[in-house]
Amino acid sequence: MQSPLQVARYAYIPKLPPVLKQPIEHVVARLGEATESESDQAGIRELFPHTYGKPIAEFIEGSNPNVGTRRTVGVVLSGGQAPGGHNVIAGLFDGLKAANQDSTLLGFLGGPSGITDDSVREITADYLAEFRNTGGFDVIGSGRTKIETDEQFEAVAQTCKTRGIDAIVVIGGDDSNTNAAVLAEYFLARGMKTQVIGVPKTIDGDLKNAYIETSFGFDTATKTYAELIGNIARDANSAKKYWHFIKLMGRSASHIALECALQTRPNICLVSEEVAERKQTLDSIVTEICAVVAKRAENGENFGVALVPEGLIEFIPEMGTLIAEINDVLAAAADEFAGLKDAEHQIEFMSGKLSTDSVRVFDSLPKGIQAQLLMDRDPHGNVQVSRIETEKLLTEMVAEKLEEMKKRGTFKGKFSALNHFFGYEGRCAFPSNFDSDYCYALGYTAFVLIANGVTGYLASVRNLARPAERWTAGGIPITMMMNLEQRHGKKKPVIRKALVELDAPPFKAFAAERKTWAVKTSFSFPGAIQYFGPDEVCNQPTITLKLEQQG
Ligand code: FBP
Repeated sequence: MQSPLQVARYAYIPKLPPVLKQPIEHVVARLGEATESESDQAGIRELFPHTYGKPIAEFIEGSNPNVGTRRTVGVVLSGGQAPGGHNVIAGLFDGLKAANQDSTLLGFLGGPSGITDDSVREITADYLAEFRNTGGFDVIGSGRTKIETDEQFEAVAQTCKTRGIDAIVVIGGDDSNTNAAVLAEYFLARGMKTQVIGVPKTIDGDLKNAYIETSFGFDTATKTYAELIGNIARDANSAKKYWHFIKLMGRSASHIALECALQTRPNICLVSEEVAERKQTLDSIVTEICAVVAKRAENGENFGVALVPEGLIEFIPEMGTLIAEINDVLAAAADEFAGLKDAEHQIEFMSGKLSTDSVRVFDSLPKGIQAQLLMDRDPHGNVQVSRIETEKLLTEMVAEKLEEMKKRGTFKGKFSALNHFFGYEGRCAFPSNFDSDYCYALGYTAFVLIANGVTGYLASVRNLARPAERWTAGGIPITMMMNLEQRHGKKKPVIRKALVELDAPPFKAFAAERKTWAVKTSFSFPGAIQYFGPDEVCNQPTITLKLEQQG
């Protein structure tokens, strides 16, 4: 059954930047100067001899004689869901069909493995109609398979040859778009015509730079979490008896937690990047939280809201070292570890392999957290932070310390904590108007880049803090965003992840207020995302984006 909102959203017509509103044959890519990578220029140039140094493409009015070529384009959704993915595909489809009705869009099913396994479905107008302006990735599904072995690359090439694929659009985050650049280079090196264009996706908001102002999905996900946090804050302020510890997604960077803090003004918001910068220990974080709880208790307020970014655990230096050591042991002794009977034996095995410092840290953790740290890594070798109950760890440690403080007479209040984790709730929400428009524009841009013959580019729509009538569009060579990083003992080219910058306007705006928010209840209640109504309630970008664009 289709919900009333779903039906109403089918009728929504996403806004396009002015340059994309004209007939598609009149949009051309103006190419600028040659570019360089973020850093490690010589190394990246050597790895990408065919695609390195390409110019930035900016769309302008002109005449593109090649636009109407009949094409077969493949599209893949890669990694975690993010609101707006369906609109990227809608924008791509509409651009492709506007150029030539006989062109075909093929969707690879279940993520990148759909390309290697040649698992596809044709995306038709009828099929797509039910997905426009809706959340989710269920139109073709997604997956986290990483294309890295020679066999996988050969399988991709085979699929493209068999199906006569002219271009692949990769909708993904930093790792997937790094993969897109590698694929573009691979095709050119083999004299293949298949172009590769990336689209910046991730609710985490950490795929951004001077040219990619935000990744899609961040807007809707943070607004969804902020609504829930606001509701919880109001509940806390009504009942005045619970401290709510809320873990928020964001595998590495704390952009989500920070944006939600700016929207809701909680009493505490931890920012992993600051914890790393200050080289804080778990104990010092707990001590600081206890100080806030105690201060509020003195004012008779035995309640509050604390936001915890899910990536926190890896940013606490001692925990980061521990996780790195565990990763090494798991990689080196994979079979032996897999053969162990249960979590108890795994914990014992691990304790025997760690350095003295890390054993001390590991042994100090509750059994549940120890077991969670040993769970399977994702295909990129990352610990799955969404499955580690950091919020629970913190509330347990805070409760313990407050008990000690009570005995010493330095805490006289009550501490009753509830834990929450918001992540999956926001990844498939109906995209906000911002994400509906932005994603549609990104998909349309991806097609215009294809029609202009470039490869190894990321679609870029800019000026996003302004209304869509002021947006611009074009493409950025992916190699420009790369640097070399140590991964599994080897230097690898990767798109640099954008972490929260402590000297940038969003963090500074938060830091300027947090002491007040800690002690004086100052909650703000954003309410649910609005799709219909005045501009100031339904067409605003995130506070992060506004502050960054002002700065
Ligand atoms: P992407 O970077 O692939 O967009 O995914 C981000 C994310 O939502 C993280 O916030 C979270 O840690 C992770 O995915 C969860 O992964 P999974 O969906 O595999 O449980």
